[in-house]
Amino acid sequence: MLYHLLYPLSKYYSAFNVFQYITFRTIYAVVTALVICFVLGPYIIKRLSVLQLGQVIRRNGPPNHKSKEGTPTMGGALILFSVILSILLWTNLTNPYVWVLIFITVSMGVVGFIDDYKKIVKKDSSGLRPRYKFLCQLLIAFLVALFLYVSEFNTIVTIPFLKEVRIDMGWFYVPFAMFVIVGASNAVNLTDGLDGLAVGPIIIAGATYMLLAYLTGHSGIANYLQIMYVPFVGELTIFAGAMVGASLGFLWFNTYPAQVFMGDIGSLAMGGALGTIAIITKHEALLVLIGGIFVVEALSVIFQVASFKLRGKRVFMMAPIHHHFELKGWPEPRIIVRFWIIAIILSLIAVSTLKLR
Ligand code: 57M
Repeated sequence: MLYHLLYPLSKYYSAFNVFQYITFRTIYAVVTALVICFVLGPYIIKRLSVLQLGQVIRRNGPPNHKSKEGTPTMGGALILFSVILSILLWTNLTNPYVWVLIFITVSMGVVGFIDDYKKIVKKDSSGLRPRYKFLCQLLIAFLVALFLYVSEFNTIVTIPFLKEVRIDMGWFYVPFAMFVIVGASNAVNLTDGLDGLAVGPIIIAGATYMLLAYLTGHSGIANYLQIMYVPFVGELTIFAGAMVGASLGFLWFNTYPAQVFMGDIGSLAMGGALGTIAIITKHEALLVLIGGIFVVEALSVIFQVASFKLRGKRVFMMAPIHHHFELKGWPEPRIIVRFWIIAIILSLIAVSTLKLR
């Protein structure tokens, strides 16, 4: 809105020219989302506690989680509100990609909200049945993928390190994009099991995609780096920036020992948004590295379940893998910070692939 209201004034005062710059608007989108979280955070946490939207801790979990009983959850609502408000203020709202991102964030958030609501308010421990939850996610991802496909979105996928390999997926890009979006949404959800464990890597991945969106949307730089140029995608730099700002603001309250958890409303929405940014910036394959922590967490569950079914034996003491380290006796902050460090290293490697080709 500020872009639409203030940039036209540059005809009268040249100072307003600054509103055309993506870099300027990204910085203020980060700051706006962060400030909204700081200001509203204490109020929202108090409201969630009063409404008794506290977490019920599973009995079969690692023992140190018992002390977390009653910690308010659904704090993801704060992330979503901050992101959306910041986006409405700072992006060019005529850009269709911005609306795709708003759609995925809000609709995945609604699915997460229904799940949280059933678990916490209705005290139905199974929440939204996994089958229905998955179907809703698939449908949302299908709408996004179909929209991109019919708008003649580039269906070529490039592979990190291999400049020459360009695979045109054609219509198969639709199921591929759905896999990336739904996979990212669920992988972030699985990771969200220790204080700050999911939101830290969300910040790191968000910041990395902030850079990639800027590079991909700038024809000169994209040409120089020999990466795919995607017109209008630069505006997603601002979206990724708002995600980073809101997640940093949320981490303020979610850091160990957490005052609030994000709930599925936050994890499904942020995961879905990350997957969609990866698709639209045409750096889909790099998500495996940039979201490496989420991938490892999801794989640990797949291996654990497969091994138990096929061999009757577990690979890890408990999956997802963060529970394994907890049961080995690692203190919670050590697991969290080490996972963040790995996420930073993986993101740096991902960025280096722009040159190592
Ligand atoms: C949700 N939810 C957390 C919080 C958060 C297939 C199977 C692997 C599924 C998996 C599962 O259900 N995962 C998805 C994980 C829960 O956090 C809530 O959920 C939201 C995210 N969706 O925002 O509202 C608990 O995590 C802890 N927590 C923190 N700090 C945070 O900032 O400490 C969360 C956020 C919270 C809190 O204790 O209550 C969760 O873990 O339940 N299932 C599992 O993860 C279970 N694993 C399992 O059964 N493994 C098996 C098989 C199936 C692979 C095995 O290894 O043999 C374990 N989860 C728990 N206890 N809690 C089992 C034991």
